[in-house]
This record gives sequence, structure tokens and C-alpha cells, in this order.
Amino acid sequence: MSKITFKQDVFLAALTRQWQAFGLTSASDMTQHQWWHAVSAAVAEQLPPQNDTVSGKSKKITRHVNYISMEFLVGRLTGNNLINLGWYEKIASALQPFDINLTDLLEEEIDPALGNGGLGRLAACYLDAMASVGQPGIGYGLNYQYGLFRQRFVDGKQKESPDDWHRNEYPWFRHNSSLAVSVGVGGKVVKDEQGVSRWEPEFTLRGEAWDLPVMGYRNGITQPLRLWEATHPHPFDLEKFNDGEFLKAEQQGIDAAKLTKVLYPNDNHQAGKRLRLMQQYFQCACSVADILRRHHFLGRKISELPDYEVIQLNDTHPTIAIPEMLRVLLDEHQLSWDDAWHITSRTFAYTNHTLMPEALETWDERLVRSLLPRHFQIIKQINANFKKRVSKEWPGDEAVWAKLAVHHDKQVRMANLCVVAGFAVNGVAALHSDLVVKDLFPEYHQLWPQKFHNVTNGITPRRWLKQCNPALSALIDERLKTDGWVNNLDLLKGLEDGVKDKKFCKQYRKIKHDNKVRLAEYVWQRMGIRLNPDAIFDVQIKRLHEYKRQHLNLLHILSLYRQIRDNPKLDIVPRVFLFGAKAAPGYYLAKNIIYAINQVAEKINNDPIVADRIKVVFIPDYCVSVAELMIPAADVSEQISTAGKEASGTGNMKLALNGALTVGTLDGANVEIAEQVGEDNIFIFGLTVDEVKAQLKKGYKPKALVKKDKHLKAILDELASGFYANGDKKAFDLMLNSLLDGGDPYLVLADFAAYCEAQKQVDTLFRNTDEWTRRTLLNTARVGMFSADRSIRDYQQRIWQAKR
Ligand code: GL9
Repeated sequence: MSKITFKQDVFLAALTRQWQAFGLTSASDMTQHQWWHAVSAAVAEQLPPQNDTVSGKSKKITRHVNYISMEFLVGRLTGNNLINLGWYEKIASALQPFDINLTDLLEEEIDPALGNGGLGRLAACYLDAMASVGQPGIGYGLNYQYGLFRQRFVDGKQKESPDDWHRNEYPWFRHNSSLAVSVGVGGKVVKDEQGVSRWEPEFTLRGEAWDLPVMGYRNGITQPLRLWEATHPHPFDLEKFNDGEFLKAEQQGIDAAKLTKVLYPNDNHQAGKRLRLMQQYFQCACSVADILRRHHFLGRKISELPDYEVIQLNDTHPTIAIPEMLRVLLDEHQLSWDDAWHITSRTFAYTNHTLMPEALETWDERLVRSLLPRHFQIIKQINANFKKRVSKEWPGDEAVWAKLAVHHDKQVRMANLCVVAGFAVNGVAALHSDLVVKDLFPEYHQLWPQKFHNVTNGITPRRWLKQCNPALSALIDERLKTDGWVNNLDLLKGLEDGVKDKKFCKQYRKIKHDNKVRLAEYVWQRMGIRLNPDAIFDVQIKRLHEYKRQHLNLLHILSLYRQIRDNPKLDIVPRVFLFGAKAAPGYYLAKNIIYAINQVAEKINNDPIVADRIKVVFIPDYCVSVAELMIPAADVSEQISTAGKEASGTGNMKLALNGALTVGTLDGANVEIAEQVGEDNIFIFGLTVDEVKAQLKKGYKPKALVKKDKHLKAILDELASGFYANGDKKAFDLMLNSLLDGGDPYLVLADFAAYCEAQKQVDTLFRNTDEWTRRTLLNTARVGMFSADRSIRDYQQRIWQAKR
């Protein structure tokens, strides 16, 4: 496909229509926000219709990918779309006569925050990469009215408010009314005269399709991200009104809209709520119907579905799509069980994103039965058939069956359903995929070793280098004499010999410094805290979770603070500790850690004895656009989860790419980052997965550890003394109880000494400016494999386009 060419006159005419539609008399009457809207809409208008009916006409069939995810954390689109189109400069100059600065304008966009964190952001990176490498595909998600909550701090405590991102006015949406779908819920299953089961739902919802364009990098490809909105087919049902059933009719309308009202704000944790299961089913039913509609439209036989389509499930959240596909094939297409199973089980693939037991979804059978009676029957059938297979392999072994069953103990287990019914299962980093096989699914692996794969996560270099760090991108273009790295990130290897070029190193270092100045300005504007851009900017940005151990970072800060008070002349490199993190609203321990960090920040930032050697800054409302500001400004990247707990991490990749040195455990993708950049260019510390397991097995005793370490004890005692909380001795009880009486399940205290030691090495290295620069540059040069383009090609080779 050829590039979409920019035509200035067409653009300006479209812009005129925009301000006219606002009821204004000239462009100059537009507010800054209206400008953003007008420019975005004027560009969106010029995109060709999105082609979701790409047919594999060539001999070699490329399977079309349907990426179903409850979350797509796309972030702001206007800037990204202009870059991918190659129109950024052209629009910027077209706006100059109006005295409008494009970069400033882009700040007007409210982030579409339709995801929680890593899992949702990964989905967004993968859509970008699919379009960029030419993998035909579509993303299916939900069009939430409210995205992830907004975060504020009141007296150091997190407060949430709804995130109204004004989806109804979002200029990038295209409403596709011809694609609306009906979705049933509740009711009962009846048998017709021939004994065929048929579902009679209690009520029906309508799914409306809203498409966002996903543009490949300068290749003319645009693919949809299709987000479903729940409405009711008859918002005001006159017939029911006359029947005196008005209230019931209206009730349905209200329920329908509720369904896509808000994103569940959980991270690595299942809520188990009825509304959540309804969201999942609604999304899956709409998406499966759409996939089959397209398949029929292209004139293909139903039995050919797996030859043309693959459905990739982003975690278990969309698992209910599997019984939905079976239901449609059995009840609507009247296929036999064997035929329906043969098609379904060669179409679905599943990505596992976590081993945390509290995140592995199970649903109470009563809930499933009441909402989806026909699906429940189908699940029981899958279970019964699978039981035969298990009995053959492990005759009479009840314990194995209790573990492998899809339906057991009145629970439906979504991960098991995915493994049994899918043709592929993958983890998201080498270590994680290993643990998926060894710890989570060993018996399944024994049954079907060929189903299991690894696909290490990746990030899109378009957003996470080209867009967020324009100065570094320009320097790389100049050095490599090409911008080809943007879709071939391995080319960054060519920067390695730059370490010997003094001038180049100086330029590279200056860009980091400028990015730090830019972040410092933001912090000053938003928080009234002055930062020294010559200090080490030490960054931990990710959801707040016990296993991610933001409190280990806090203990190190407290350690430095104590050392300063013990020795006011202490010589340390000034350091700014920057945090960005949201805690799930019901996760009280995580919220307590936020509170503790904020209270410690307050104390340290205002204590004259510290003399600006330490600053602690918790930036509120961390989101994609704040990440775009923090990542280019980071010197140190904190990736300090308990080994074995972080499936991959992707912030670790973004930070290394932008020249931050990682302080990290051997967890998730840190392991592969260390392999790529070399052990001298990363600070690895702490217990390994095997050591963690061994500690827990032999009986880990955090209190005994504290007893032996006076410094650590003093820090913890002071936290419990009320010193940081205006005398409130209980202020940090949740956190401290978990660390001490709670047995410290994530081994924070066990890793404390090693962590402090690694941080000392950071301090020492930073004093040697040339050596620091050399190592950060090697990080940028050596992390090309973490491009999402490589991940997508791995998916193609190992899963999507592999022989089955
Ligand atoms: C996650 C893992 O915890 C991360 O380690 C991983 O990088 C991403 C993407 O594969 O998936 N799984 C998960 O539930 N979340 C992840 O980030 N949580 C959120 O998205 C909030």
C-alpha cells in the first residue's frame, strides 16, 4: 500500500468546516482545545475507509489476527497518528500562519485511558506494530465512558475521581452503525421438537461499533481498533409502555448503558463481580459476531475459519469468547459438536500475563449459569470430554483432575478453559514462560508440549522513542544517517561505536539533561517543588502493588535520610526519587504505601539538614502522557519486583531505550535486558527465583532479620513512631504489619541490604560522567530486540502463521 499523501488545501478546507461547525466566524476565534479538536478531525477526515475485510488473495494465506482485550491503553492519538502518517512537520507548518504551535496543541488531548497498566499498554503497542509490520489485524475492546480513575493526593492520601474523557466528542472515532450487534443475557435454555438446545435470553442488548484508526508507520496501512458500546435497542419501548411495563423497559435501557460505563480499576487482581462478567461476555459476543460476519462477507466457508482467522486472547478476560464461538457454531450454524470443536480449538490462542494466584480468574457456577445458561452447558460438555483425556493419561488420579478440570468445586476456571480449548499458550518473557510451564501448567505441558511458547513483550519505538524523545530521535537519525531504526530497531546497534566519539557522547548527555529540565519544569508547575537537573533522576513508574515493592525503594530513601542525619556531611550524589503509580481503589495496603511515600517526601523535602541531597516526588495521576515526560528524563530505572512475580514488565524496556540504567532483580524481562545490554551496564541485585523459593520453603523470618540489622530496625521503628505522620503511630500499620507480622510475603527485607549495595554502586558510577554516559548509550544501542515489531514477528512465526 502506498503512503497517504498530505494535501494542504484539502486539510485547510476541512479545518474551515471545523470552526464553522463550532459556530465561529474565523479560525482565530477557536480556543486552544477547539484547535486540537479541529486539527484532529480535519486529519481524521482524510483517512481512507478502514479496511477490515483484507482478504488473503496471495497464495500464501496470512491469517487475520483478532486481538481481543478488555483494555487498550492507547494514550493520546493525535501526535502519534501524525508521526505515523508522516504529516507532523507538514501540519506544524500549515498551522504556523495561524500562530499555532502544534506541540503545545497536542497537550490539549485528554488521554484515552482505557486500560490499567502494562497489559493494556501492551495491547496498544501491538496494534501499532501489527499495522507497521503489515500483519492484518483488528483490536476488539470496550468503549468505556470512564477510563481509569483520576488520582489526586489529599494530605498524602490517594483520592479517586471519575475519568470522563468525553468519548462522545473524541475526533478520532468513527461510528460504524452498520456493524451493530444484538447480544442476549440471562434467560433459559429450551429444547425444540428435534431436541436441539436453544437459548432464550431474558433481555437483549445492542453493541455499537466505534472504530479508532491504527496507522502503520508510513506504510499507508490503517487498521481498526473496534470498541463496543452497550446501548439498548429500544431506549424507549412504546409497546411496553402501553403494556404498563414501562418501568421494566426503561430499566433495560439503564442497565445496558451501565455495562460500558467504566473500566474496572484492578491490576493483577480479579474482582469477581457480576457486572464484570457481563462486560466480558458483551465484548466477546460482539467480537465473535463481527469476526463471523466478516468471514461470511468474504464468501468463506465456516469450516475454513481457522485458515483465515486467529483470535488472540489478551489474558483470560475474554475467555468466554470460546464457549460463545461454540454456541454460535452449534446452535446457529447447526454444526455437530465435533465440527464445532474442531474449528474453535484451532482458532483461539491465549496469552498469560501473570502467575499471581489472585489474578487467575474463576467464576462461580451460579453466576455463569444465571447470566449465560447455554454457555454453562457448553463448558460442562468441554469439561466432560476433557475428563476422558485426563483419565487416559492419569487413570484414577483424582488430584490431577482436581487441578486440571475446567469446571470444579462449583467454579469455572478461565485459564484452564483457555489451555484446553486453545491451540497455543504463551508467556510474555523467557523466565515467565518457563514458570508458566513448570509451576502453573506442568500437566498440561505433559499433555500438549507443542502448545506452549514464549513471546517476549515489546514496545513500539514510534511512541516510546520517536514521539516522546524527539531530540534523541533526531540525534540518532543524524548519527546513523537514516531514520530506518524507527521500524528496524536493531539498527540502533550502529550507535555502539558512538561511545568513542566525545562530541556525540556530549550531545547524547545534553539531551538527557534537557529532558530532565523539561520534567523539572512540569514538577515545578504542578507541585511547586524545585528539582536540580544535575541530580540523579531515579524513577519508579508502574502500578502500585506489593510485589513491585515501591516500599523497598522507600526503605532505601529512609536509609539515606538516616545516614545524613547521623553524618550531616555525608557525601552522596544528589538524587531525586520520582514515583508515578495508581493503587486500585480497594487495595488498602497499596494505598498505605502511597501515603507513606508522600509523608516521607514531605519530611525529607523540607528538612534543611538534607540540603537538597535527596528529593522525593510522587507525581499524581500517572498516565501514558506523564510517562512520555518521565521516561526520557530518567537516569535510573527501578525494576525491583520479587523474582518470579513480574511476568515481564515493559516500562523496563522503555526506560533502557531512553538511556536509563536499570536497578533490577532477575525477574521478568529484566533477565533478557541484562543479557542484551551486558552485565556491566545494568545493576542486578537480590534473590533469584530459586533463592526466593528456597527461602520461603525453609521458613523465612523477617523479624529475625530485622533483629540482626540495627540500621534497618531503626528505620522501621521510626516509621512506626509517628515521626512521619504528625504523631500518628498507626499511620503505616498496613505496610509495616505486612513486612513484619505478615511475614513479608514479597521478601522486601530479605533484599534490602543487596538493594542498598546496588544503589551505592549507582552513586559511585554517576560521579564518573563519561563512564555513566558510555553505559547509558550502550543501553540505547542494545535494546533493539524489545521492539514490539519483533514481538509481532515472533507471534507470526510461532503462533499465528505457524502450521497447525
Ligand atoms: C501484566 C504483568 O504484570 C506485566 O509484568 C506485563 O508486562 C504485562 C504485559 O504482559 O502484563 N499483567 C497484568 O495483569 N498487568 C500487567 O501489567 N496489570 C496491568 O495491566 C495493570
